[in-house]
Amino acid sequence: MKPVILIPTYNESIAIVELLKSLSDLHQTRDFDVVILDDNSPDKTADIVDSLKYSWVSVLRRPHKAGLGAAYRAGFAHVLAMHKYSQVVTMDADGSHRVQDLPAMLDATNASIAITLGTRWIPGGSVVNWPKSRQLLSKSGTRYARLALGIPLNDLTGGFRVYSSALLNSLKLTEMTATGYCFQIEMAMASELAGATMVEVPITFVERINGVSKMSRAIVIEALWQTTLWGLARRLRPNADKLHYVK
Ligand SMILES: Nc1nc2c(ncn2[C@@H]2O[C@H](COP(=O)(O)OP(=O)(O)OP(=O)(O)O)[C@@H](O)[C@H]2O)c(=O)[nH]1
Ligand SMILES: [Mg+2]
Repeated sequence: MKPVILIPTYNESIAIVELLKSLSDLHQTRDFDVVILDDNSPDKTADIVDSLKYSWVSVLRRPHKAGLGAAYRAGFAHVLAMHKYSQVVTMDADGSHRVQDLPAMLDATNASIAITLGTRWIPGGSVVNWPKSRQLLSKSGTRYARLALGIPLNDLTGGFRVYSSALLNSLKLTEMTATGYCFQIEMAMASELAGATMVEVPITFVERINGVSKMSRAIVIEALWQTTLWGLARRLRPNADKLHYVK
């Protein structure tokens, strides 16, 4: 049993080559696989990854751009069906999540039902080259989700995480619907409902250098709207969401 790292990509042909190079350095000392979740990127990200011929990297090719949440759900189903991974890592392709923070995250807990969250907004965590406006958006998003959902975590929208396979297997992943950032919030909420051990590890988040952000106003609005609905539902029917998310 070893970890597998899921990396969603849409037009990340330059950044993904850099990231896989850094991961190959780590691969000298730790065993893991990587699965790229590519939504038929017009810039041929998938073909470029295949051409690198890393034996421990594969590409799950999806027909069209369907959002981060959908890519991750397909990726989770794909790797869990193989029954050979102990942990499932989620990581952005754009260099914002540093490979050097990964070992501490993988080693953070031995609990069988567990989620480890790479967290920017705790002591030791930081962001590099993010404008104040973007920092404010991220911090306010987490604060709002924390308040609305009552989840005691400090970075609910971040995408650098380690899930134990046992946790993912205990969740009804097909019941999840969120597309953008709120997929991360939904996964944190479901993990808490499943009684997961939740560990936060400080990370340094670096603004992307290559490629173009896929963040949009629609993604922010979806997160705000969904979080408000989930918060209301939790107050009105406190046990319903556990039944909804946990097997
Ligand atoms: N497969 C797939 N990947 C996506 C999709 N949208 C975003 N991604 C990937 O998800 C990761 C995060 O997306 P980003 O555009 O970097 O969004 P972000 O990190 O929230 O925002 P920035 O700070 O602006 O970079 C990147 O690796 C993207 O390529 C999508 O619809 N499908
Ligand atoms: Mg990014």
